Amino acid sequence: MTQNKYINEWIAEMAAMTTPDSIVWIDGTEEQAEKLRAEACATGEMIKLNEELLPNCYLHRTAINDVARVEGRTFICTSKKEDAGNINNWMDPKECYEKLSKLYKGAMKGRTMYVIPYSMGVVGSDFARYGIELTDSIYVVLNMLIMTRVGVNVLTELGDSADFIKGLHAKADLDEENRYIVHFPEDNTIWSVNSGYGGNVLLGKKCFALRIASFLGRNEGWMAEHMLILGVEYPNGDIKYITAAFPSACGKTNLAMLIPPEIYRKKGYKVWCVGDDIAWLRVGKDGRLWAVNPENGFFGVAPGTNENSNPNALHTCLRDTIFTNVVHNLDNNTVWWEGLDKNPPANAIDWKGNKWDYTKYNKADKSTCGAHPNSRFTASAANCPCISSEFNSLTGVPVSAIVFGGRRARTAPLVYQSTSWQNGTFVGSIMASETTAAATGAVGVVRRDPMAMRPFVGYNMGDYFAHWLNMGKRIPNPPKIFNVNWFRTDKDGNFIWPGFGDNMRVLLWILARCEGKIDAVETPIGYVPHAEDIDIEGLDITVDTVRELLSVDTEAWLEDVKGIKEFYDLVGERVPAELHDELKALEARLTK
Ligand code: GTP
Ligand code: SPV
Ligand code: MN
Repeated sequence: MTQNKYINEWIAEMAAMTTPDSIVWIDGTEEQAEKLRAEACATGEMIKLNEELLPNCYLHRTAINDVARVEGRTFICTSKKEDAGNINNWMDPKECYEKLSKLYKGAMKGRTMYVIPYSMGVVGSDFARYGIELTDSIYVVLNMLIMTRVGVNVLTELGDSADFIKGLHAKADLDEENRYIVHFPEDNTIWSVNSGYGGNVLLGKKCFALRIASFLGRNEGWMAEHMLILGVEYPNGDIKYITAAFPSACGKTNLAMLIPPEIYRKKGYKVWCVGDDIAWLRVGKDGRLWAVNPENGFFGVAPGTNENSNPNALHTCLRDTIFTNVVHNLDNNTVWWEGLDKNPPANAIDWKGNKWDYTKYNKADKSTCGAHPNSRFTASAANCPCISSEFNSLTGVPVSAIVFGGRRARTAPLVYQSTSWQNGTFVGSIMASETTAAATGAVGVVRRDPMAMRPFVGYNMGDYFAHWLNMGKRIPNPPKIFNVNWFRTDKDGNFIWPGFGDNMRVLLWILARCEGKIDAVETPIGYVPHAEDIDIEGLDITVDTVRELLSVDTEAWLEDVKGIKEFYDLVGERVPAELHDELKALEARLTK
């Protein structure tokens, strides 16, 4: 397939270790993909769904013990432990290669090794970086064909270069105790073994486009972030771009595909999606920050996606989609998940592959769900009704605002603005959010998740903060930085803010601030809107509710300051002095 000796020697070495029966190169053609789909259906790895209702759509169920990213088994293997830092798990690279080589030994015996040449970013663009994933899973191949740009042109672009990310994935026997997702940033290498769940095995996504890319970006002067990218189009045709970092399952896909409330649509406002999960950011020649989405599809959370919450996502996954761990409706051979509609199928199979009795479903007990809370759809960006015309742009889009956010029942107000890039970096660094089903472990526990990157920074978190500060010095015309929280609850635990499409109202305030068109209230944490400046026309909430959503609870923030100090101590001595200064200044303003 290629004369590139680095590629061929590496594949030979990996094949000698894993001993597949055959090696198949993935060329990106529809013919080959179709053959693989048929093969996966023949073995039961995938189920072909109703061709009329869901053309070219498939269902896959992972193993029951393999449904989310495994942060406890994810490692950054730098030669020096302190370069991985205290937030990452670390293993000595040599020790790790030896340990995992044993797990890979003969793991592909009786199986096929697929070679996937892929690009993160538009092939041939300045932003693009290339990878090759070796895998023994057709499911992985078919997902990578949707999520990345796969094909022979990647090999052509690579020529005889050694500059590609080497990814090796083997399902082995899906043994949880021996599941490893490991990164060798100094060798451009990712090894994943004993899993078949997306975030652990689609190596272009979190492993490459965030963990390895964040490491490359730090060395080369750019940024890889867990951010959606969207464009807000004004009635006069102007489009302003926003990136936003929220932790896993905290609303990126939803915000990225937002449909403005009717009153705005009537006036001519539109929102365009450039990306829903990952942004690569570079300083442009014009002194602004420019963003591209390195992915080519969406690996979105299914539950809760419906005609009201996110019609664009729903329409995106009505064709050419792979559904993972959702309910199989046997009556019409389609799929269902909690929150799709009010009609759970009577004749159905749950995500575990068992007959599912929807009458036993009880919202409070996740084990009665038909679809796994982290069930997902893999769908092509090209099928998204609101995909931006800049999606395939070689230069990306210029960023006006960076927005951080998380799930906070109390502390964080609906929106506030930082006072500078340095202060904004601080705001990102102190992010916290309640944990979700996107990773294994307890759900609903508040944890620090700086820039929504806690599980994804491929090096020392303190150095990552320093990189943010350094980038700020290199951007003559930087985006303004904000924080949002759609998840404040009342005393009964209900969300106060309507969220979803109505988040447009907050985006418009943010952009008005960027343009200097509106003033704000100075508080100890930053600039908060005048309650009257959040447009509530057409909503059934009052300006007093908005005031409550915007209130800054000094006591709660002082409590938070303690948590931030503990977190900075955990990150350790590489936390930049500027951020310690910001923290002291915040505490002083809160106690004034
Ligand atoms: P990852 O793909 O894991 O990175 O997740 P994500 O950040 O893209 O999250 P997604 O948009 O899929 O949303 C996850 C969950 O948050 C879904 O259950 C949504 O229904 C819910 N959600 C999203 N936006 C809002 C909002 O504005 N308000 C409320 N209350 N819930 C929301
Ligand atoms: C996330 O968990 O942030 C996701 C899904 O986007 S995964 O690909 O599993 O990382
Ligand atoms: Mn994500």
